[in-house]
Amino acid sequence: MPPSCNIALLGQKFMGRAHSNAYQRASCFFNLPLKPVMHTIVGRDLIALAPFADRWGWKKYNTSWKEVVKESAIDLVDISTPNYMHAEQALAALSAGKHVACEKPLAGTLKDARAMKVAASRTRKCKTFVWYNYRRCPAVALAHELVKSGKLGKLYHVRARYLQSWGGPDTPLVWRFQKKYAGSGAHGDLNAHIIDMARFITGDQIVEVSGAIAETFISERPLPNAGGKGAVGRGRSAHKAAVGKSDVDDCVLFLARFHGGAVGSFEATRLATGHDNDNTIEINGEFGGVRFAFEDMNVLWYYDAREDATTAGWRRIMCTSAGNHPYAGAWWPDGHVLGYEHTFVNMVADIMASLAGKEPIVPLPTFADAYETQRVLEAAMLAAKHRSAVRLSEVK
Ligand code: SOE
Repeated sequence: MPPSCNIALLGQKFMGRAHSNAYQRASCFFNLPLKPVMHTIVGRDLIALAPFADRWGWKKYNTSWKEVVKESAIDLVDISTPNYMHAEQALAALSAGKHVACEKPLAGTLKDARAMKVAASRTRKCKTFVWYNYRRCPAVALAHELVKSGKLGKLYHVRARYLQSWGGPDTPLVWRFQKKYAGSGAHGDLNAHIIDMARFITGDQIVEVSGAIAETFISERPLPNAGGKGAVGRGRSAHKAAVGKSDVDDCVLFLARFHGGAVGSFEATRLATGHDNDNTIEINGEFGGVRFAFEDMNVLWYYDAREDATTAGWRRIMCTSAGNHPYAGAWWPDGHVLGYEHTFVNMVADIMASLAGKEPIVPLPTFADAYETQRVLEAAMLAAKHRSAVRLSEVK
């Protein structure tokens, strides 16, 4: 029986469920050097906490994260709370000598992210991780390996977009639409993912951002619990729900230059009508290209420019083959595909490996690594604000 890793999870909403599921499943599918123990779930809503703990198998529950992060029994603090809480919670956990796994983006602001990076750099005992889960799609991990092995040669283009459509005018003013809680809108939520993916797959860094546009199409939203979706009817007699100001972007687009010479385009939006969770990236190099679309997450498209022209073409690789594709051996036979939740289970397996001093299957973003993504987020917002190019050397 491997030693235990006692976990305290802060947050019980969407990521609270995704992470709880991952902690439950990981040791069923991977031979882990540490056994994740679901020790304490922390949330603000005491009424919802007891049933959540019971449903997901948490031993204890508590509404005070400050109390829990200091408990000697806790080994790993998992932060899945709104962005504005990340820094305070991570600093408290690190000063209590805990390892920390924080949801993306690292923080809502560069200032908070910097404080987290600095605090992490000052401890040799505690490890830090950031839940950039899309790295753990086997197809994305394979793309990383193909580029790293030189299969694409010199890279020319990175073309990434993350299109959602849940941010329409009926969507209530939840925390993600308020700068004081989120820091930014679709930008920090979705561009964060594709910036991390681009950096991970290319193994390169962005050195300049330009041509950035940040747009807020919907500046007023119904207040939560004020009738919410559909509260503002179409008829004259419809009750007009109370509204509040949304002060974050609904979309951010920008261009980028990479250190190695490649150029890139990035687009994140919550108003791409018709797209649900359309996270795609394509990379073109001198010897070929790779293309990934999360909504078909088990497939990597690969083009080998050195193949005989009579047979050359985009090859559809089903990344489910044990021994050939990352993580595939832990799951099902070839062709039995994985889903969104498996990326989090794969991440728990890698975190347990790292905490046990072993190599994860796929590199894990630390706070320092995730800070580099946060710098790009900041550079893009500055470029949009000043309608000019911003070099990353100007954003510390
Ligand atoms: C936004 O709705 C969101 O939940 C992101 O915050 C997640 O990181 C992404 O994986 C799915 O969409």
